[in-house]
Amino acid sequence: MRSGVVTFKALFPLAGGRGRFATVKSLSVACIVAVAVGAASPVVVRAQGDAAAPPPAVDPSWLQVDTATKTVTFQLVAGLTGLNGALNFNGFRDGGLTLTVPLGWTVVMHFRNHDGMLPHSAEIIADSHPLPTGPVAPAFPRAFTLRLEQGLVSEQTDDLRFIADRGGSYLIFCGVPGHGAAGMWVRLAVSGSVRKPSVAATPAGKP
Ligand SMILES: [Cu+2]
Repeated sequence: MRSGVVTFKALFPLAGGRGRFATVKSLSVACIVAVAVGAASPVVVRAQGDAAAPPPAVDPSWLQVDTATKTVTFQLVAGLTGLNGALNFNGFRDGGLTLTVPLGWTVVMHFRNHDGMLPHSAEIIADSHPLPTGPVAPAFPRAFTLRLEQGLVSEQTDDLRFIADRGGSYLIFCGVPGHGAAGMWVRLAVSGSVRKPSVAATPAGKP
């Protein structure tokens, strides 16, 4: 259900009961409505002939696992698509993607800024609300890219490397002021109960 959200147009009866409908194309509104309505009844319909972008997909090649050294390598791409004005990681925004790693593993993230317009950065931070408006202390030593506040320009790269030695829920967050709060973050889960790393769209109900 969640996968089709970005292509929805939601239909709303206008006040006054005149039987007319307004088409709402605003992505954020459509998302909120789709999630809210989806829990109760499947009122939201897929619009016909809408050439909106397809829902984001998870590419298994983003993840490389070395069980011998307990190292997971993840390709973290800022602005992979145009979603959210390119304020996304790997085409996902607002926590829509979750990277799960076993407790105690070494995490390497190859960060690349694919956005041709804006600088971006990345850091691992505590799962906090409200979201920070700029850089904050990372949750693990060295779990941040260079130029965290200014960002790295188009096609620049940097690696994060840290040991995931504390379990819990974290955010992979762009530290350029305003970006993270505007949706440029996904999730990192460090779990003592999984044996292998994985990456997947975040299950519905945990935005
Ligand atoms: Cu950014």
